[in-house]
Amino acid sequence: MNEMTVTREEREAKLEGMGCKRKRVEDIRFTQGKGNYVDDVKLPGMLHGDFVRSPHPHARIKSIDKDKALKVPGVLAVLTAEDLKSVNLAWMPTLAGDVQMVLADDKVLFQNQEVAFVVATDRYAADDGINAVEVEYEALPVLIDPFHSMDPDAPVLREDIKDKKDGAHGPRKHPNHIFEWTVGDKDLTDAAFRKAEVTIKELISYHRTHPSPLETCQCVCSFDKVKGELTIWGTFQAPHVIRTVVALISKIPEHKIHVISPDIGGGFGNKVGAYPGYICSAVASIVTGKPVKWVEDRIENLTSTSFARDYHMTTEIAATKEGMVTGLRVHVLADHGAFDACADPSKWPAGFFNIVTGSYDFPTAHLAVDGVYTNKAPGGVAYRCSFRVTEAAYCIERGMNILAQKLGMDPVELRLKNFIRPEQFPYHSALGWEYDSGDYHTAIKKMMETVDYAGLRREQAEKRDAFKRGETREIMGLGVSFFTEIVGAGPSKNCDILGIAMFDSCEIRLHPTGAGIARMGTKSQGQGHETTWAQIIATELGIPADDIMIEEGNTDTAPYGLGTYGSRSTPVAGAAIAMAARKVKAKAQMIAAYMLEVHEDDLEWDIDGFRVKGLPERFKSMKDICWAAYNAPPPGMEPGLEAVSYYDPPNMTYPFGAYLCVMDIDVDTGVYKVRRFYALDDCGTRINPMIIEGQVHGGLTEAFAIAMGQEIRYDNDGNVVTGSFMDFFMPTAVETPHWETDFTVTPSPHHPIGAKGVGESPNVGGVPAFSNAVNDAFSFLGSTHIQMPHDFWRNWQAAKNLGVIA
Ligand code: MCN
Ligand code: CUM
Repeated sequence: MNEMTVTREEREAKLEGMGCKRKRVEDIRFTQGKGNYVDDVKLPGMLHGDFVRSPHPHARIKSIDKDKALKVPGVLAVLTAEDLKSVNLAWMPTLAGDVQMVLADDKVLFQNQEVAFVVATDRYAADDGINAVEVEYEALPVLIDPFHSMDPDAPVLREDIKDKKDGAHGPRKHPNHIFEWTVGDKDLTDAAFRKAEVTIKELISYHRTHPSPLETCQCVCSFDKVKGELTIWGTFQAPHVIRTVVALISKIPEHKIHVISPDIGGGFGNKVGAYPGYICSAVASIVTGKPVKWVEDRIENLTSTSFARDYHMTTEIAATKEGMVTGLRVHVLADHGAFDACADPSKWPAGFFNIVTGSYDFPTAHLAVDGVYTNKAPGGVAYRCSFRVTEAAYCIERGMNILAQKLGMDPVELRLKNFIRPEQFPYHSALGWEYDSGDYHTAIKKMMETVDYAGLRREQAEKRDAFKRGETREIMGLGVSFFTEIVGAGPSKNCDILGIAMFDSCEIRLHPTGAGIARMGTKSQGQGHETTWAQIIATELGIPADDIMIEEGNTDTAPYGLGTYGSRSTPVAGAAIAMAARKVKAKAQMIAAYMLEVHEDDLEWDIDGFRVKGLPERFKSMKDICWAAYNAPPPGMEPGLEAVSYYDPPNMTYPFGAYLCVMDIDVDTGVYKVRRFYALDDCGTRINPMIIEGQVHGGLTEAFAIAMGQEIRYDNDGNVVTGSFMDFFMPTAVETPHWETDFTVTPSPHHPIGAKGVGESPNVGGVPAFSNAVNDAFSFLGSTHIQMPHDFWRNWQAAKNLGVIA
């Protein structure tokens, strides 16, 4: 580099480090159709598997006849639970401490449950094969409504554990009861309610929905009989965890299992758990000695893989007449479906739902969660959920609005009164968390000023008067939401998956010419890690981001990590990257000192290299140092320039944000229009503002979908009635509103670069903003709470119930 002609700004810009709107490097291959997804993996002799699935939601299996299927040309094998029993794999452990059938054993427990696995030479033959398998069912009574799960005469769903007295978290109250989880001080909270001047109580339900990534769940399993090695290509958000679990279940040594997550077409939490398809493909490959591919179709994905939400939250807030909150009491009925396959850290059966006190200074709170079985698909933790933070934010943000309505107070004013104040951080919440940093007042005030909140309220008041005078049939709603999230699981002292501590990792290796590679335990599904991780290294090490290759998703080469979900990558792996870079930098400094013939303490870092303090012309760039590290290291120092960091965070990070939705609803048709949506996010230090904006756009679009129509709905007979994109609302560019994004920056004090996660924030804050807008619109007509999703029909129904239309 010519020091004379290149300015500091130019050197800085060349790095494309943190804060730069660097273009996504992965998009070069994605936009040209050059991505490499699981279904692109085609191996010689590869077979295809497909499932026979149950049409019944609850039935005894009388018999399974494979004979006709085995005669279909191309069909090689039909696996049933009986076959899997010989290898002890008819059932598999779930991440929540439950067990789950791989293939239906004696009975089926939800519609579309896996009953048999047909293996054939191609996908079409497999499909013909499944149609030829004859299964005789005897229908059993169906349990769909979780509020009836623990009725004395409710059908017992899980006969395998009907006599089990204790669940993973204490005694069970009923054969259909999974766990009860309580947090907080019950006596103090009950006392607060006895003394309260004002209370509210409302059943706030967050309906069942589904992340439905565009690429469904899939895998290719290839067992090499000679080497005794199993290679699995799969759509896994956490490849190392899959490797360890496979090793534990199969007894194949862990070093002989190769798990590869190639490019992934969206995960959204749907690809965290283990599904029967993975086990059946692996067994089929071991049995046949051929690679076996399993690829779900859309209906299978929507009806059998991890759903989201299905939380029914009875919410009570105690307050003074002036609107100071004095207590929060929440009871959750959690519908987990047929098996408890929630992908939560082991100690957290309701995830981090105990963030339900939100952004408010509740002196006391009490939470109880009851998990129950129903005849529905298993899952529950998925879909930009931050481990149930979406449900918690919805609960408290609806609750605060209901309280504001009862007090006759503006919802923003009520929030301002009760916010945790900046000087209270680090803040200890009544339900046990330590919030690292926040400045809520600044964020909400910026929101109010930017949107002219007062002006919008005046307009709303005028419209309401006009409505009452009969001059318009349109009502206007302002949906305020202020969320605090908790992301970055997590400190290993309280977060593990099946005993595996939730740290994360990064290994950085710089090459002699000043380029390098970094490998991570995380796995992008679209979040742009290849772009952003290199930016952290660019700033930390002064090497242009373009010269750093990022590799994720291969368990043979990546250091052990816990994967990407719960917006944990930036809080945990992002920190590991900075820490690994700092180890590299420490060695680089020793090398530079030797090269410049000074003591290392006499050096200072300057953008892309070290210079001697007070002698600016005495400088060694990182590029020069890399060469020297290999070719002329200081005497006694081993050559090379690389480091690995395993980072176990001291705390989680607590991003927050202020959102506002402005909506107009025509009461006669229920048709709504989102006039404006403003989203202010604070995720601490921002690595790539453009990627953050993309994350927020995506998350808001999903929030819009969920709040305004998307639902996995079952009829009373247990049939899924929203099992395809014909019925499951999937917004396109046509329906999606315009998003206005904004930010404040309150760094995390414990994270090496001050960054907090952001991937799930827009869903956490977005859903309550939409729902509060609808509820705010209807509130002056006497309504307190209308359940989501707020599609046209339900809006029309709400207007009808309120007597506004005949
Ligand atoms: N980022 C940043 N500055 C910050 C925080 C984050 O620039 N202060 C960048 C990160 O570098 C990263 C992206 O934003 O490129 C998301 O980072 P983070 O918030 O740490 O979240 P994760 O990478 O752990 O991604 C998980 C999160 C989850 S849990 C779901 S669900 C979800 C989401 O990401 N799934 C997605 N966003 C998704 N986006 C796409 N395209 N596809 C998915 O499946
Ligand atoms: Cu909970 S959806 Mo994300 O954590 O993969």
